Amino acid sequence: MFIGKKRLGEMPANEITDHEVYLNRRQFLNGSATVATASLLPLSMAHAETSPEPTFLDLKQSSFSTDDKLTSYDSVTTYNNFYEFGTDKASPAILATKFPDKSKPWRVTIEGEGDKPGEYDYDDLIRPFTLEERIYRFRCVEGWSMVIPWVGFPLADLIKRAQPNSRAKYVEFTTLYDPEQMPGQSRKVLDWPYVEGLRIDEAMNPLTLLSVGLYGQELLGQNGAPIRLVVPWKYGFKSIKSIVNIRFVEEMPNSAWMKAGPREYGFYSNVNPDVDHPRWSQSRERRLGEFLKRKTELYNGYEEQVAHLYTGMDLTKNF
Ligand SMILES: Nc1nc2c(c(=O)[nH]1)N[C@H]1C(S)=C(S)[C@@H](COP(=O)(O)O)O[C@H]1N2
Ligand SMILES: [Mo]
Repeated sequence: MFIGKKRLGEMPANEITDHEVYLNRRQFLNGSATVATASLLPLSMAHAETSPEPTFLDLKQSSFSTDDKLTSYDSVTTYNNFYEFGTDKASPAILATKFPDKSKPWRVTIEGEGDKPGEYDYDDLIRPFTLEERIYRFRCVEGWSMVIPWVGFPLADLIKRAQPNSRAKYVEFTTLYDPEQMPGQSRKVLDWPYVEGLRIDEAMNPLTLLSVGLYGQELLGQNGAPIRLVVPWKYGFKSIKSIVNIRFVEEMPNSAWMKAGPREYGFYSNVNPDVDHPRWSQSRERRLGEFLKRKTELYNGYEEQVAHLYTGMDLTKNF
């Protein structure tokens, strides 16, 4: 997947993808830009000018990364679902620019059926973990998809430290509730705060990521700063943003979307082209930035890693 093998000079300019620009920019910022990448510098610089300063460098590349073409930084940060900042795709980028308020500490509580509960400041929470870059496919239940270079660490690493006990069958996640910072919470479009959940083995799967950044930079408010979940084989809404609470529970959590529409949103919400949402077919999807739709793959293409979690389950009932 690395362009190191290809000679950039041989590539027509219009074939240089965002992905390649991004990787070259990272090499450049790491001080390891070679003569071959020098031709890309003006482009890389142009990209850097419009985006915040990068904060994560020298990230370990994950073997789980896809080599699909990256969705542009612009699309990833301006086309968002984050109902706490409005129900349309453009509002979060406009209304979450100052989120979260840096003058307030961000605390995450870990509680429930575990031997090591605790309340952590964001910095203390993430300090023990090794951040890596993971390029994941991401698909919204509404039918659009993206490919995003996340920065994060496996949720499993955090769970192991928290030592859930044998009653911990599920993990429940909760987003911040603060209508002063999140104007969308003043309207009752969902039962706030936003809640999501995973079965404990889904949460422990090596694909499941706690993300703190994307495109090598800290998460912006609209993408769920400072810390959000990324579950690449499930519809986008399972990837809960701006998490303040992680709780180990015995009963299946009732997510905000299950409460809003139990017939439309099930607990599992695995990407499945054969099980349609009542209002949208799930058989095809449109990658942001592409014209033609493409076929949606079972488990979003991560079948090899996750199919075993659902053997013997009827996926039309457990949707
Ligand atoms: N707290 C919270 N998390 C959320 C949402 C939300 O409205 N509130 N929307 C979900 C939906 S529907 C999608 S598709 C993804 C979008 O993530 P992105 O904007 O970073 O692409 O976030 C998910 N996480
Ligand atoms: Mo979504």
